[in-house]
Amino acid sequence: MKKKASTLVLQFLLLGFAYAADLLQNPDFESPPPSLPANSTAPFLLKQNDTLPGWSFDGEVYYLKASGGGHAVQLAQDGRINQTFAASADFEDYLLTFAIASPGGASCSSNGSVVISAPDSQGVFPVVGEQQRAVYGQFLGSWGDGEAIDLVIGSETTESDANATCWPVVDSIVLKSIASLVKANDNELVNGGFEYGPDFLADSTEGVLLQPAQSPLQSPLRQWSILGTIKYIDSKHFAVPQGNAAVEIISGNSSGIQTATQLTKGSSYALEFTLGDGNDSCVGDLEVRAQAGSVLQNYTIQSKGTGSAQKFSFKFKADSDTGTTPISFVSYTSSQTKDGVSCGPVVDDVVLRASLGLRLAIQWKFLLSLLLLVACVMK
Ligand SMILES: *[C@@H]1O[C@H](CO)[C@@H](O)[C@H](O)[C@H]1NC(C)=O
Ligand SMILES: *[C@@H]1O[C@H](CO)[C@@H](O)[C@H](O)[C@H]1NC(C)=O
Ligand SMILES: *[C@@H]1O[C@H](CO)[C@@H](O)[C@H](O)[C@H]1NC(C)=O
Ligand SMILES: *[C@@H]1O[C@H](CO)[C@@H](O)[C@H](O)[C@H]1NC(C)=O
Ligand SMILES: *[C@@H]1O[C@H](CO)[C@@H](O)[C@H](O)[C@H]1NC(C)=O
Ligand SMILES: *[C@@H]1O[C@H](CO)[C@@H](O)[C@H](O)[C@H]1NC(C)=O
Ligand SMILES: *[C@@H]1O[C@H](CO)[C@@H](O)[C@H](O)[C@H]1NC(C)=O
Ligand SMILES: *[C@@H]1O[C@H](CO)[C@@H](O)[C@H](O)[C@H]1NC(C)=O
Ligand SMILES: [Ca+2]
Repeated sequence: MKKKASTLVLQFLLLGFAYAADLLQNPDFESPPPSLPANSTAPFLLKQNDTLPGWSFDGEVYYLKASGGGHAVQLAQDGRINQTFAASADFEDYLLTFAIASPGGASCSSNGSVVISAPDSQGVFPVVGEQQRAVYGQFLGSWGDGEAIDLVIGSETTESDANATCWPVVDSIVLKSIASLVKANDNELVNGGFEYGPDFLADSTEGVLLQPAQSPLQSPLRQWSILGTIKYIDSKHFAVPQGNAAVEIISGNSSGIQTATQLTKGSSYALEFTLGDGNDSCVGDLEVRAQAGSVLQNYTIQSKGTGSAQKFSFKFKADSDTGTTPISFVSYTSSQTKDGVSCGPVVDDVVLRASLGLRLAIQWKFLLSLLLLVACVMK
């Protein structure tokens, strides 16, 4: 009987997983256009009567072999693909992860950008770095009631480049939905461990870049706004202090993350967090400014780039009249890995708790009411 129940639970979990993985059809473009010539290796220009399973297309779109194996699409002049997916019955947040590349690389006078649009959002994503490939995460929107959502992926360049190899290539699209998060008992911050964000690509060692997001509600890093560009890193490929994911602040120049929480004015709190390096050969003094309310503290870790981590904490008194207390981690310095990739300090495991004094007071209150209850029951 017990065994049956657990099998059921397992089946349920597997079903849930399969459903999540099926939000988009042909998200990695491994189902080719039926009209693709059998032995074709050259980029295949999709013509009006061709079809690409799961997707509609418009303008100049090529189906081609991706540099890392597999297949991808290139969005050239006015190139655009779109697909409609059904939101779940419950209201959920939708996060997208995707890889883009510039096959032309350094020889292009402009690399172009990928434009991702959904009914509530639009993001522009440049191809960056020496790798000529980048993985991005994006908040698409929040939907429910089985609503039909049209996801549109297009491209743009600053110059109209005659050379088709300079237009961006899109691959490995992963769409994920998450229910709204609730505060845990032991932390005043939601998503303080950064476990809730866009999915990581299974075949990618480079983390996921997150661009500026002003509102924590419209951020791919759930409940945190993003200043500058940060890298969302996974424990499979980086040193992550806690859980499966952490944040690496890579763009320096006051980039970082910020959230806000309702605290009781006049009460004392402690902010605990871990700083480290991602084991990505990011060597040097990495400086982070932590803010809680009106208290600012600078911390510097000496990184050898081998995945060290250190816990810090400080106490502060909530002093905001509105009760909303900002919490942020900002970096001023940026560094580079030995491969020339921008890197910086890693932040993880941010915990905000009522300081001991307040906690004791709360516990006393609780004990007292318990005693009163016991006394009442005894009578
Ligand atoms: C395709 O490849 C097969 C075997 O590799 C070969 O026999 C055939 O001639 C090729 N066809 C074309 C059109 O190149
Ligand atoms: C597309 O298909 C239609 C109907 O099958 C045909 O009339 C038309 O000529 C085709 N167009 C091209 C460009 O092949
Ligand atoms: C793409 O968008 C067009 C126009 O908005 C729509 O008619 C079409 O159904 C969409 N394609 C897919 C696959 O959702
Ligand atoms: C386009 O650019 C690629 C590499 O950037 C180069 O190899 C190719 O010759 C160029 N083609 C044209 C027509 O300029
Ligand atoms: C295009 O991208 C390559 C590699 O990512 C880079 O070296 C080059 O400077 C870029 N060109 C422009 C005009 O941004
Ligand atoms: C830092 O950011 C400011 C504005 O946000 C900008 O004007 C400045 O050029 C940046 N400095 C560097 C070194 O990127
Ligand atoms: C922290 O560092 C920043 C940037 O280096 C500096 O402007 C600020 O004065 C420092 N704050 C404290 C409290 O040391
Ligand atoms: C850092 O990476 C190396 C290999 O890339 C690995 O052997 C080592 O265990 C990692 N260290 C940490 C702290 O993750
Ligand atoms: Ca974490």
